Amino acid sequence: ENGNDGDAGLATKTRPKTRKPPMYKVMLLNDDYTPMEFVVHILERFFGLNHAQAFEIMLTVHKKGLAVVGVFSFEIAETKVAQVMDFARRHQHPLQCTMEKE
Ligand code: TYC
Repeated sequence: ENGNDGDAGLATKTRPKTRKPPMYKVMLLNDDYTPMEFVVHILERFFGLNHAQAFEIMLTVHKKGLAVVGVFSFEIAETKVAQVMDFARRHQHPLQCTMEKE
């Protein structure tokens, strides 16, 4: 039973399958001013990375211009972006963090 025409001629329209919610990539962007140690600290603090992982991702951003730091549900991704942007602003660094649907 797929929801279509199950009961006494009444056709109903339903989706054949349930859909999983979209996931969102959270990305860090390079700039010329934010100190490398500050970026490493952010990655440890807000993304739960160990120091080696954080340093590696920071270097990828530095060299390539940006990197995906994690993939999350919409609400978690939004929170991560807000936490990073707020922390950077409070420390007066121009670091940018964005999210994009996968
Ligand atoms: N490019 C910065 C520097 O040379 C370091 C940096 C890395 C800045 C990653 C932002 O997302 C970033 N100090």
